[in-house]
Amino acid sequence: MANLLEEIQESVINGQAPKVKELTQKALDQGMEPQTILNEGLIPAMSTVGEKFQKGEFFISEMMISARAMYAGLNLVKPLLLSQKTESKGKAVVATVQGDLHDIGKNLVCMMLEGGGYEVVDLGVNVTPDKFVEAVKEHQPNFVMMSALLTTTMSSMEKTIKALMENGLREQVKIGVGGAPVTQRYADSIGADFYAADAGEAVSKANLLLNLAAK
Ligand code: B1M
Repeated sequence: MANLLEEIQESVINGQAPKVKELTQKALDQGMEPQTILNEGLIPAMSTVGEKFQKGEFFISEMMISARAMYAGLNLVKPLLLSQKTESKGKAVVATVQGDLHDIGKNLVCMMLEGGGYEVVDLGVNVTPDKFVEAVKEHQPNFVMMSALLTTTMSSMEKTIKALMENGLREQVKIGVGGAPVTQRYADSIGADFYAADAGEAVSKANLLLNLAAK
């Protein structure tokens, strides 16, 4: 089984989408948990891709090919994670912030939230503070969750919180932030309600806040 996870990682890194699909299916057929395939196969592979890019061993085109390969596996595990869905607990507006096009992490957050029983409004990538404001007015969510993968786009999170404040919407939502360069300290400094290191934590922190609000 461990070998299969290593093979999945290797195939994502090498950008072999059909092979990732085949290996993911094989792992599922052998009874491996979809969560294990995600957390120990697909996600760590993307970290290695990032390291290779940083060292100059990978170009952007190779990062994109690896991302596509990751989706070949993700698309197979997604329905299984979602089938564990329960009744709707609340609503979350989720997006990658302005200037940022990375969507794998944000999509995982959406997926885990849906699997955890939340209704999700996915605004996509490169989402401006104004679009967040419009979405909160329109959808009246319990949560706004923002993702940023670039140090240069983290400031869009603060701008979004300010825009929500200026429009009198800040108090009606709990705001969560995440993404590789984001930290608890940064979340505190911009006045977010919570930081989550991964998609699973985004769900557990949302649950915690909902429970606290109900008390
Ligand atoms: Co880019 N990229 N990229 N990239 N890319 C990074 C982020 C980078 C760290 C690579 C590196 O140098 N090592 C680096 C950023 C450096 C920095 O600012 N610190 C970088 C760069 C520089 C760039 C470009 C600027 C490159 C260029 O053009 N010169 C460019 C920017 C484009 C733009 O956004 N404007 C760019 C482009 C791309 C691609 C398009 C090629 C591709 C994205 C494809 C896509 O998303 N569809 C890409 C990729 C794939 C990466 C890496 C390799 C992988 C990102 C990823 O998907 N990780 C990345 C390196 C890395 O992160 N190690 C890199 C897997 C994903 C599951 O993790 O997104 O962290 P992550 O999400 C996690 C948690 O963070 C958390 O949960 C998720 C799952 O558990 N989480 C949240 C995320 N959002 C959350 C929100 C929450 C809670 C939790 O709300 C409550």
